Amino acid sequence: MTREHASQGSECVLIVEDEPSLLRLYLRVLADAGFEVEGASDGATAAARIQQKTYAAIVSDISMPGMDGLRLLQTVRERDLDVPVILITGYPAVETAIHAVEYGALRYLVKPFEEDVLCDAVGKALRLHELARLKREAVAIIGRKGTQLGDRAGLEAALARSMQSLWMAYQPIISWSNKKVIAFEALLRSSEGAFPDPGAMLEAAMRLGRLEEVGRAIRARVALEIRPSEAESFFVNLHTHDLLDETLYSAVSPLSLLADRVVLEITERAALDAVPDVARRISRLRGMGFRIALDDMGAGYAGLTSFTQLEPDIVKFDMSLVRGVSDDPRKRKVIQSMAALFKELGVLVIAEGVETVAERNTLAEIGCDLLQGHLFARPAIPFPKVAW
Ligand code: G
Ligand code: MN
Repeated sequence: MTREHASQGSECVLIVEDEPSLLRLYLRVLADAGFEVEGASDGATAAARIQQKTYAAIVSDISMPGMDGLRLLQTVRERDLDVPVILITGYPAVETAIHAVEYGALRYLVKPFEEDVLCDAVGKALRLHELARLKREAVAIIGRKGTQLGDRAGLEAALARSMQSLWMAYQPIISWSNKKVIAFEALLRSSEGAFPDPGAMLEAAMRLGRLEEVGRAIRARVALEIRPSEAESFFVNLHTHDLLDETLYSAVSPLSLLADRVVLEITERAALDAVPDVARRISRLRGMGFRIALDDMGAGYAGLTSFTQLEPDIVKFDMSLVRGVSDDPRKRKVIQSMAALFKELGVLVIAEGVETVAERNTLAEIGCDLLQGHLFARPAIPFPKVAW
């Protein structure tokens, strides 16, 4: 863990292990690697410690007499939603692994493991903890908007009309340093004025139980419009509900055939709780060649749940965080720190909603090279050109 990313809170890692020789080993390995560590020899002791002190990460054995690792994890979560917990076990029963992830464990290490594996896992956990803190800060800066539900009457007819005239607009995503369009985001549009915006159309579809139909129409449409002769990628927004649609995972669906050119965006505005086996579904999509982006970062609730569930290849900063970054030192600092952490985690970042030259210049200065927004081009069809 590099010092420049040191968390403002505690940096201490709590190690919980009932086998004394292993506890000593873990403490030594982590201390040698430069981590600040404390040990506890059972779950109850650890639970008492976390009442008194905030830890930056917790590493715990699962099978221990008395309070085991999973119960400890539950106790920790009652108090602290952010602290990353790494569980260790000698018995990798599938059921325990599922429980561990459901309860919000970051990782699951199976004994015996190399010293490096432990150090890497703890290093990553500390970065995620810092990211969680920055995200709370980001959400506090931009505040949150409530969603509005429209009137039920006429929804059915309005949705039918919108489906009839559905089309996709494309907005370039650019690399500012290379002055190059690297991708297009496909955005839902409808020529029918029934809904004020695409979000309202999707909300209506959700209320009517017809989201699946809309999602399939969008994906089929994009697949038709991807230009075979060009190299750019296409970013396609998924509704969390789309993750439940089996046709998404079908190798012969139109978009699947182009998967290596497609990035699926999943918003962090909606919780993924309603999707069972999220991690397995995402890994199926990755296996098919799709890449995954976490959309609207900063606009959702605080916390890192969607990030850890999706392990995205790309994170998109929401425009509410980007807006005015040039004049707001808090936004600037939080974006800069998040961009640096994501870089260390091997995650690409894209800043959305760039509208002014000042925003663009600030973003470039603080390590955000991939940009999208009206400054470069509005969403349109045919594919808009960028005036550099
Ligand atoms: O949630 P998501 O990021 O997919 O939504 C993107 C929406 O933001 C699109 O509807 C798009 O038209 C809009 N948009 C794209 N660029 C800009 C911008 O620079 N400013 C504003 N205000 N809106 C933008
Ligand atoms: Mn998007």
